[in-house]
Amino acid sequence: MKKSLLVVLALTLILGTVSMLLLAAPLPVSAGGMVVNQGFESVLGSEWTVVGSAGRVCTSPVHEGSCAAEITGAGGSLTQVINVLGLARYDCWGWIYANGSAEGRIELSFLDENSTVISATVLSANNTTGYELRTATMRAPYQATQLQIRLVEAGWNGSPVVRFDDIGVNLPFGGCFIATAAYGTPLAEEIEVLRQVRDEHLLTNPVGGLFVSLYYRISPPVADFIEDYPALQAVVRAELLPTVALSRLVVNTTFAQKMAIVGGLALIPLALAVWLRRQARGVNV
Ligand SMILES: [Ca+2]
Repeated sequence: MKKSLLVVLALTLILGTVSMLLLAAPLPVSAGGMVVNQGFESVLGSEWTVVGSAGRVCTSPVHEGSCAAEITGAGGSLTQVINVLGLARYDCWGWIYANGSAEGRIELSFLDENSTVISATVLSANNTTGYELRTATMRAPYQATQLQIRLVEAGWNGSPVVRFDDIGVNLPFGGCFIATAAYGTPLAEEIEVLRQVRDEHLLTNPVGGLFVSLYYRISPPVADFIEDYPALQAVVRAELLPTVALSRLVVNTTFAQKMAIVGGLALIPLALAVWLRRQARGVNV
């Protein structure tokens, strides 16, 4: 009897703590799936490190808008490094225009904490008449802390021109791997609710950010497993019910209502403690 009460007490405390964390003061942390998307329509910012004869060009042909990145000399490159979450899957793409015998290459390399390349993917195009789209889906090795995006040329001959436009990196499906696998579609309404909680209540505070980071580290293999065994989908959907319900509560209540809920949760262990003390006193007397 007492043991079960202790379990209830512990669960209430955990639930109360989690609610408190969800309501923690927001910090300016960027949310959403898009990591980078470079259209080069504004000036080249501090995000790209430019080496050699490389920069922004605003004469045609350009894929979109009026400007693109351009390399006009051997050894030129544009490099950008972004922070990533290990074991997350990334959609990457870029439009490449490579005149003459030149080859345009978008080298995507995952780096570990020592800035050592641990896996690399290359999108390339040569001898194109216009811009050509190249895409890849990559999974960050668990040691990955950064993704390096490098725009380079190869195979110069004569006076070639290599241009790049709309370089992008994105987390597919907003990264809700387990839920996406369980519902069989990234568009389920339940996933939208979970995504909203992630972006508006978890990524906005450091503890929530840590939780999301941990989730991205452990969930892709779990998601793969669920995809391989469709019978598990219903089980996981059932297990996600309380999470989705709690998420709906978080998304659909006002701040005052949330405070009332947290206050109520905080009162439960207090009431239990008083009740336990009375019970103990009753036994002693
Ligand atoms: Ca552009």
